[in-house]
Amino acid sequence: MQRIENYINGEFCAPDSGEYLDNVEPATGAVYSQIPESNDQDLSRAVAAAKQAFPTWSSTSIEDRSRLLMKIADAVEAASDELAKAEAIDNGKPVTFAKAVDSYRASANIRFFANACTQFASESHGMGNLAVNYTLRDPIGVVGTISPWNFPLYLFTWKIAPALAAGNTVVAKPSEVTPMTAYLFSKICADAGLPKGVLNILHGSGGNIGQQIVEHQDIKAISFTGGTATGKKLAATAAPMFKKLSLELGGKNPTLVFADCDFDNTVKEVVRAAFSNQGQICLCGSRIYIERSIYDKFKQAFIKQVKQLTIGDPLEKTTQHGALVSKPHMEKVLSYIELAKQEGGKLLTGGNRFTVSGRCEQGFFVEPTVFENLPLDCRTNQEEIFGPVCTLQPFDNDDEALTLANGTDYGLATSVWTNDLKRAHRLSKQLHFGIVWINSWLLRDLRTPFGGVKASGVGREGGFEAMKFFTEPKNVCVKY
Ligand code: TXE
Repeated sequence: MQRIENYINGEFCAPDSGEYLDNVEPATGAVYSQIPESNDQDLSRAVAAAKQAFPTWSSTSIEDRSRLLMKIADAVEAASDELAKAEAIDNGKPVTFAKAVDSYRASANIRFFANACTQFASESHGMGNLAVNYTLRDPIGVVGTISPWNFPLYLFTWKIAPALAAGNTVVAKPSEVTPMTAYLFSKICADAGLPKGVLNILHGSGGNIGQQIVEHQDIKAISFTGGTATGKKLAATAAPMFKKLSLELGGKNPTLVFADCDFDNTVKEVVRAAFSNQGQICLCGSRIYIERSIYDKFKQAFIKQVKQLTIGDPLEKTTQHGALVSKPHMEKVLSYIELAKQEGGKLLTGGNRFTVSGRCEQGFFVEPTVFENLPLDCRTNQEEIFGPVCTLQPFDNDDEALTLANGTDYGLATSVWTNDLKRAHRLSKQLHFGIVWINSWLLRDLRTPFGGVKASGVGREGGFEAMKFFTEPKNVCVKY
């Protein structure tokens, strides 16, 4: 059985405890590898290595840092087939999706920040004839990144690339549920000649090594993506230690469909927004509000397309809908389906665990599921399910659509489907979310600020927002 190793000070090593966790392939339900359960000794060695590497790495010229990150990005791109397959096995997502989205974005993230650091400049503020201020933006030191299982390498690189590009050294923890591509990535970094100690990767469970990373005195900033409940815990630990904290948390995102939308394209895209990655994307649109005059027509067309999604072995090229990431997560999603029924929801399609015959017979598959007749204030419409479950509901006018859209504790992303330009701009202003898509979904420009409001998190990632997070600004005021 393959054993994943930690990556500390440029070396691959077993955990100090000698303990391992089982790693399950979600499409088959079988254990296929093991990952280290790291402890405080592993963490001490990783932090010491990162501290030792910091002075040299932070003073390495931007050009050299950029060149090395480009080399890693190229190597990730060259390995994109292998990484996509590993992601499909580890996570359950269709391999074609992993190639187009996960592998592509992992190299794009690194390449983007390799470029961004060469363009990141300091500001200056003149005070007439009196003085000039300029802002120094220095790397913070040793920073921690903690990432989730839904886009394992994609979100891992989304954090470590800006952290490294800005001159920090990193202790990174991938999700214990999907550790494989971070492990493959550590080999790529070693082969590319990343100096030892600059990036250290510790595997293990969140409540154990994750919590210890957050508590460590010498780790000065934490960038986290994960569930809102975990984010709360992290903030409670990090706030009294005055750590810099970036929290990308959950969502319960509304999709607003108006009668004047481009009907066929909207149906197709709203299906994609609800069910991509089996609904396990913090940006998925799981509350779909449709203007009443087209409600029945839209519902029929939507259900027809949902029923056509091909559920199957993630490794088959024709599969569009793979397995959920784990058995506990599948059970959570199925329990929400039962809850939706108890709350009076009318099941329009799906609603069951799905059996894929052959090697995936024991896999964690759930049918794409659609409900209607559920009010805004029920738990199904208020809590993040993070699976292939969505609800449909009609609305009568813009104000009602807005009230419904803004009516949860979350505020990550929303999409609006309309050809009325004034309405699109007006709603964009009034929608209380970090991201508003008009006639699109998941169309990403890596320069734009990414993140949410309310229970969806604190801070922004992406572009110079990320470079700012991973640097400490210092104002220097020079009197003439
Ligand atoms: O996430 P966790 P889970 C949501 C989604 C999902 C729910 C729970 O609703 O059903 O969260 O998923 C690490 N200190 N999202 O439990 O626990 C953990 O090891 C430090 C939304 O899998 O938040 C992993 O690396 N770290 C989300 C990371 O946190 C801790 C993506 C995320 O895991 C820790 C994933 C602790 N005390 C789930 N406890 C999104 N925003 O995209 C756990 N971790």
